[in-house]
Amino acid sequence: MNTMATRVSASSALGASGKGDDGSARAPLPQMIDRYGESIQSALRAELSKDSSFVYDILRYYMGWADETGAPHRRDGAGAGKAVRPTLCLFGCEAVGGEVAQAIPAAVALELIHNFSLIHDDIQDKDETRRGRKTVWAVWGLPKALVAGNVLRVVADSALHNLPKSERAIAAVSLLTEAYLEMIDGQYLDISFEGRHDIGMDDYRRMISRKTGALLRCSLNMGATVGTDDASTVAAFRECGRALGYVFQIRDDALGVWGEESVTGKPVGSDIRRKKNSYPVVYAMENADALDGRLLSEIYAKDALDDADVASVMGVMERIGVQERAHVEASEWADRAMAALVAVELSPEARRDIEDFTHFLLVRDR
Ligand code: GRG
Repeated sequence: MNTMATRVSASSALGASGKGDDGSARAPLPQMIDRYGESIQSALRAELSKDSSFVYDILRYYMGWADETGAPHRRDGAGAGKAVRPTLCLFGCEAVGGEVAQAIPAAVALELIHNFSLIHDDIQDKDETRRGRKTVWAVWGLPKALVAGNVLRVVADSALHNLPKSERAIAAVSLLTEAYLEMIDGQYLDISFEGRHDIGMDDYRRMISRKTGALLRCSLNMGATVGTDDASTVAAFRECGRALGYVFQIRDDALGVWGEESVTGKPVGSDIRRKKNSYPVVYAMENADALDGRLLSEIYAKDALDDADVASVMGVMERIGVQERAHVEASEWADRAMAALVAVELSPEARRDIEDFTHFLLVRDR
């Protein structure tokens, strides 16, 4: 079988150059993102244009349409996200035979919930930049950022009222509520892991399956739910999305250590310096030999890590082959995602689309 692992090797996906596996400076976005991009953007704009109060200016800023004064952004879309979740949702609906338009409200709600989570995540991590721009709290302060983030969550919920009234819509609403509750719980788990050195890979997988996986799973699940009544097809898409959550976060964690600063906006090794319990760190702690284990314990016992500490930790990771290991595990999840859809009747185009998308999640550099 042509697995994701054979399609792209770890060295080409995660080489120090940070280049895509095709050798280009940046891994190209999959076609699916382009195809649905316009519909997603215009529906999001419509949803966030319904109100002109000041908090909406903040939200339009965060979506990349406005500058800090509320004026239209000179480079429209600069600072916008990749729209991974709404894209998966629209794909899921269309692939099972539904009309894209039916799933637009679900796609909008997913992207708004995702942005709600990022505004809060930036606050919790004290991150001052995201998507190459200042974060909401860094511009407007903590109290306003909290309000803005919460408004986004409520707007997301209300966007779902635009779903065509049906049993499918009721099911889709429950799926989103279930998923973002799980996402918040996953974030709580992540925060409660901070400062602990006894986190194992199983704890890590449980945490990312909630923090990140829940919304990715929900994206395909909601799309398929809106598009078909066939329960086994919906379950297959849910399982595919579940597996994609791991691909996404493991890659994200690899980028947090080895990603290129000019693309990710974060210096190499940044997640080590921040002592994040991300894949590379947890894997290294669990698999280091006695000597390297002691070195890691000494370094992580410090309050703050300097450049030399970061280099030492990266040296341990190099000796254990953590970069390779992360890529192999992400590839295995990618294969599981594809296997989940084997028994589903899909057009050849739809199958190729989801394969390309999965491959993108595996090698993305941003
Ligand atoms: C505080 C009530 C309350 C809720 C917030 C903060 C939080 C709960 C959840 C955070 C979950 C989180 C940040 C998961 C990480 C997911 C992740 C790596 C996001 C980046 O996703 P991309 O790459 O972002 O799709 P773009 O910028 O492309 O949209």
